Amino acid sequence: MSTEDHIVIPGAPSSEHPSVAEPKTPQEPLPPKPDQQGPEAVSPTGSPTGALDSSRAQSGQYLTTAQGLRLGDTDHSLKAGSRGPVLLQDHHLREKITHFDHERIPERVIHARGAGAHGVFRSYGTASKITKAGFLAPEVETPVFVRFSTVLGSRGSADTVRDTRGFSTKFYTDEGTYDLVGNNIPVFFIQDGIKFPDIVHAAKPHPDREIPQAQSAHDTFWDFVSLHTEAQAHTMWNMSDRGIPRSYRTMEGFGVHTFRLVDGAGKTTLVKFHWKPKQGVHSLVWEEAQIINGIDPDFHRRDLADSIEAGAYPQWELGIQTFPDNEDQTFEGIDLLDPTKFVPEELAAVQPIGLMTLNANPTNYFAETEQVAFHPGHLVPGIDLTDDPLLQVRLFSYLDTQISRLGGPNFAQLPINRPQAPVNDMFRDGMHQTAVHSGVAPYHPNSLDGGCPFLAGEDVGAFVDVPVKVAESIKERRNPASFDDHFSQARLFFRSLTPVEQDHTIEAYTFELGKCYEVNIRERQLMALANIDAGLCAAVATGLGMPVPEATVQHPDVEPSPAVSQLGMKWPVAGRVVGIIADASSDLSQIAAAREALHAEGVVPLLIAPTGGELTGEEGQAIPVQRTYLTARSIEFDAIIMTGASTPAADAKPARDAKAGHFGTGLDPRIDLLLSEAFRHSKAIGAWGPGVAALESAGINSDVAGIAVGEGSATVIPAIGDLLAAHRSWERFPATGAEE
Ligand code: HDD
Repeated sequence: MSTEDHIVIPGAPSSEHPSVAEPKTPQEPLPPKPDQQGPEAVSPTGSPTGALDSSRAQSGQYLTTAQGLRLGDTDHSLKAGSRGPVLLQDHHLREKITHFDHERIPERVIHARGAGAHGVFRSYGTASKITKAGFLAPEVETPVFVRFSTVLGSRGSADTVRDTRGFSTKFYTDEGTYDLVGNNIPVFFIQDGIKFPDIVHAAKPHPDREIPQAQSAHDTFWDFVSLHTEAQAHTMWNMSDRGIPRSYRTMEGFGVHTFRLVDGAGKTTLVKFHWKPKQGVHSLVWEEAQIINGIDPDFHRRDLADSIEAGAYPQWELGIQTFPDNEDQTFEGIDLLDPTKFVPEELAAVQPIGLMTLNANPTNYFAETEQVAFHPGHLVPGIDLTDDPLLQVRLFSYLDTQISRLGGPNFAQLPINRPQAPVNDMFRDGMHQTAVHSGVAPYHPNSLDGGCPFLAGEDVGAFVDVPVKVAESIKERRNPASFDDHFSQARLFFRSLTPVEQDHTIEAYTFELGKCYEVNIRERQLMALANIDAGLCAAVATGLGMPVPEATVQHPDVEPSPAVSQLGMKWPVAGRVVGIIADASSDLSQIAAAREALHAEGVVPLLIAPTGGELTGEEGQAIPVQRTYLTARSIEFDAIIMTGASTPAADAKPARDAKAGHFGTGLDPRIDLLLSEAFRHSKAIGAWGPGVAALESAGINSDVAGIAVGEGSATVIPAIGDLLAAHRSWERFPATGAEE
């Protein structure tokens, strides 16, 4: 095809400036990056010839209409003269604007903000003793798509708000698609799905002013959870550091409900699913989370995409806790059908059954992350449900919501939702039908289409409902008595936290209740806290300046579960980010050595210098600058290393913005701010050369926990690595926790 094929409309302006000239030679669009290929859709819902294959939706070199008609202009509407009115007959204009007008679909009613990634799940085969699910057999690899999300905020809200996080996984198995639609917290707010609209209405922004966005720190949320005290356990997890994860990569995931695994002989085992991140379980601190929401509201989304693009693929081990499928469905006194309860790992160990690796970013956010449709009722043979009343209602809600969100009943044909197993469902027609179904008899049995499709027996992979005995009972609207205990697990969780985590939790309650206007709501929530833990209640009441109420229930003796604490372990450092602050006084050979050592551990070093470009040394070495004093902020870094004096430039203008306020330390005020934030947020800080004196000027004493000062990178980098492995240097500030 030659450039002569290009039609030039007479009179259309052409760019005269060569550097901004429009390319005129036809080129193929850039292919997706190699790591951005989605799973192949092999569903027969596509046309057998492939003629309707959705991947052909955009092809060819020339701009066309939706009908494939080539266009020579898309910047000027058709007018009666260059200054005249626009003509209705401009078919391209009308098509372009109409399509644009309908580009948005309703956002998810909850979990609207999310980020997704493709990956693969490799089964260890350890679960195959108790389930016939094919994808859990030894060594089987299954493509997956995962979507992480916040719950409360709108699609454009900030990432690091205090909230529960969604953790949904779609396994494209050979036996049909299996969805594990979980959260990063193992318990839920309510016991019965009928209350779900109520908790969501209470937690979403107030209906009159539609504020606050993506927050639980407001009256209606605390009104609900203090009146429905079954929500107290989940709320306690939210107020802990779990409510503000460092990254989607450093979150645990939980299936929450108890599910039922079924083996080849029909024997059943009750299980709870856990995702354990290989990266460790880490959180932000509250002030840091708040700063991030302003500086980089896409923090979690960016972190996930960047790490995958850099090849630091996040991994989670899938694990199960197993329980005998006994008649009363309890384990060690815990009702396994009550989704507000979890089973401490000390009572039932989590047994690893497979490894998930996320290794490809979506090619198109809308097509994949926005249009993916999860459903806890997407099951495969070998995995079945229980009578948990929350789960039972979910089974209705997910299918239902997709019909309005994705515009009709054919959303399973969207590429991201297409099963990788053959589909022959006899569903026909409907909005957005893309399949060209052949045959005349979409009913069963039939004699006209050769009897096809046939019914499968269990021997060829049919899903068979477990014939569970249903208790003889009466029809009633009531919970079992075992659902009545609303406080002991909240107490168990709080008493399992370390003092520093307890302090954070106390601060979070005090902050959130401090944002409530209604005194009676604060009083009622303090009552609930009194019933959970006297020390916690007293500390929060003191912060609010309110009287400490007496408990109305007796505190049970609870055995702490150290496994719920996030502290005290060492984790891999790969993927963490270290900021190296440098200027003309820095020794570039030390910086080069530090970068090499950090890279070797999979850590991302980012050089921060007064201006962009390169830092050049006396011997002519040059290191590219990745952040400037203006663009860097502490929140991006897990650790900071000072290598230069970082004094303000001689010609520095008087500071005007808050970020550049003078702190009187003799350092550039932006570096001063960066250091003081990193220090307050208990991050590792290192220094060598002129950086040592600079730290001292900033008032950071090298005797304090988490400060690594040395001659150069050979001593400081290993020390920083050790500190990073523990995530934060919490010992820097004395923690008291709540009194028993
Ligand atoms: Fe739900 C979305 C997780 C209870 C009704 N839920 C949704 C998502 C996650 C969860 C992770 C986002 C899926 C995605 O990324 O597209 N939901 C949970 C967990 C629950 C839970 C772990 C309890 C253990 N959910 C729950 C109940 C109901 C719903 C009780 C209704 C009765 N959930 C929905 C929904 C959503 C949803 C309205 C909104 C968007 C969607 O489904 O696709 O149907």
